[in-house]
Amino acid sequence: MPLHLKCRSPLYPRSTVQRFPVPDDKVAWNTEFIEYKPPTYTSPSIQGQPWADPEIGRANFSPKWNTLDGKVNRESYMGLYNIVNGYPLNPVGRTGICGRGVLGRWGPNHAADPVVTRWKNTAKDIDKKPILQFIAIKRRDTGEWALPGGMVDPGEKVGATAIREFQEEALNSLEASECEKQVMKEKLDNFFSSGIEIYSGYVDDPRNTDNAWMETVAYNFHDESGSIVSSLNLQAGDDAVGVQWVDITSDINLYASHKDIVNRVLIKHTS
Ligand code: RP5
Ligand code: MG
Ligand code: MG
Repeated sequence: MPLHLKCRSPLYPRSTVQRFPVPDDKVAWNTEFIEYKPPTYTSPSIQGQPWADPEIGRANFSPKWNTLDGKVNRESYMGLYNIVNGYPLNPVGRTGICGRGVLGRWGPNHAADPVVTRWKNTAKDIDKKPILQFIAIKRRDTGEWALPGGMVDPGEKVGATAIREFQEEALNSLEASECEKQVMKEKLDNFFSSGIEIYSGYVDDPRNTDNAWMETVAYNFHDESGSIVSSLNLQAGDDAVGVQWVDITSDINLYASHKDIVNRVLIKHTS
C-alpha cells in the first residue's frame, strides 16, 4: 500500500480544522471503525473557481467517475475507486476528514512531477561514491522542499504538464520574455524528450481527504554529463519561493511522498 501518513496529520493545511484521528490499523475502509466521525471541510478558497468542481448534488454537476469525463481525467492509477452516497472514496483509506479540503476535484486530482537529475561528482571525486542530485523547489504554501510538480490542466498530456511545471517553478518561465522562452526551448526540447516514467499513482499529500486525493506521474530527466542542466538559470517562479540542486541522501526531507519518488530515481541510477 502507498504511504498514508502525511494525509493523516492532525491539522488540515491552510485551516484550523483538525482531522479525526485514524490509527494505522483503522486506515482500511473494510476495517470496522464505528466511532469514526470525520469533520467535513471544503475550503472557501476553491468554491466557484473555474478549475474546481461544483458541490456534489448540484443540478449542473454530473461527474463521470472512474473514467475520462470530457477533458477531466477522473480515472485513478490505483484502479477502480468506490462511490458511496455519491462521493468518491479515497482508494488508500481513511484520512480523518471528508469534503475536498483545498483540492479542486472530487476523487483523483492529477498532477505531474519532473525529477531533473545530474551527478554531483566532478573528475577529482572519481574515487568517491557518486552522489545523484535533483532540482528541488521550496513550496510557498508549506515552506518544504519538493519536486517542481503541478496539476494537469484539463485535456493536457501528463508529460507536457511535467515539463511546463518545471519551467514555471524552477525557471520562472511565466515571467520570461518571448526571446528568453525561445532560448529555453532550444536548450531543453531535446533533453525533455528523454524523460522516463518513474512512478504513477497515489501521493501521500497533506491536502488529501476521504473524498479527494492527489495522484501523480513522475518522470526522470537525467543529464549524465551534466552539461545541459548546468547551463540552466535556476529561478523560482509561480508557487515556488526557492530552487536549488539537492543531494539525494537517506536523510532527505521532502513534501508529501516526494522522498519515495526521488529514491526510486536513485535506485534506477545506482543499481
Ligand atoms: C503533489 O502536489 C504532487 O506530487 C505535485 O508535486 C503537487 C501538485 O500540486 P501543486 O504543486 O500544484 O500545489 O501531491
Ligand atoms: Mg505550479
Ligand atoms: Mg507546484
